[in-house]
Amino acid sequence: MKLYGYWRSSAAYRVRIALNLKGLQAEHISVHLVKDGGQQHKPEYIDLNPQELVPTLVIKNTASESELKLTQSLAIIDYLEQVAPDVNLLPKSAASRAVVNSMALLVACDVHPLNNLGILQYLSNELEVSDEQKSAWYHHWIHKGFKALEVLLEQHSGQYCFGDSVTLADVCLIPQVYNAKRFNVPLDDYPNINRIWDNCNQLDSFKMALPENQEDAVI
Ligand SMILES: N[C@@H](CCC(=O)N[C@@H](CS)C(=O)NCC(=O)O)C(=O)O
Repeated sequence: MKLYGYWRSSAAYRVRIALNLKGLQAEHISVHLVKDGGQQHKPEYIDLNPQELVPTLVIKNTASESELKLTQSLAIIDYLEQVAPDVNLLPKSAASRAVVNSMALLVACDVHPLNNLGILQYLSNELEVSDEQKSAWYHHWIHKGFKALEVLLEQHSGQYCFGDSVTLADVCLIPQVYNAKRFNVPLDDYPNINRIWDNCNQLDSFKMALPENQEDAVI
């Protein structure tokens, strides 16, 4: 398996955590999202991912010599969930599974897309908003999402987002918190998120996936 990602990409970070939790190995290939105008926009990468985003997971079928190219981090994680079910990221019961998915999707669908690199670049380059306005935009969407997530965590969390087992909700939340810290969002009002951040980052699977622990990290 080859994972095309970037050390600072939250979506690639999700896949790295899931691979680690499931004990799966992948060759990590760096797609520099900024250098040369962004390697995600080069024709050779667009062949893998027409959305020009990371991550992409490429799985070689040696028998048929074909390649499966998977895009969208949650689709990739769903694939891993099916092929490596020994470690489950979703609970079995329909109700619990729906709650975990609600938390994961809150982050992955309603927070992350508003703050991803392409959107922030569009705000600066096309709409010509100031750095201050861009920062206000970023902070606004993080606070809106995290405020709502805190309510769900108050009801459902234990050591992690859903009780005391790591789930897809943690896999989505931790990269978003990392990103929020990077953009200096004050997180004091989110005690559950802070606790879960501390607990997850004590686990090897999360530590190994941290951006600064990637080969392409530039610190
Ligand atoms: N929904 C997608 C989001 C992917 C995404 O936004 N990736 C970002 C990095 S976290 C990216 O490649 N940005 C490059 C760009 O916007 O040009 C997923 O979950 O895979």
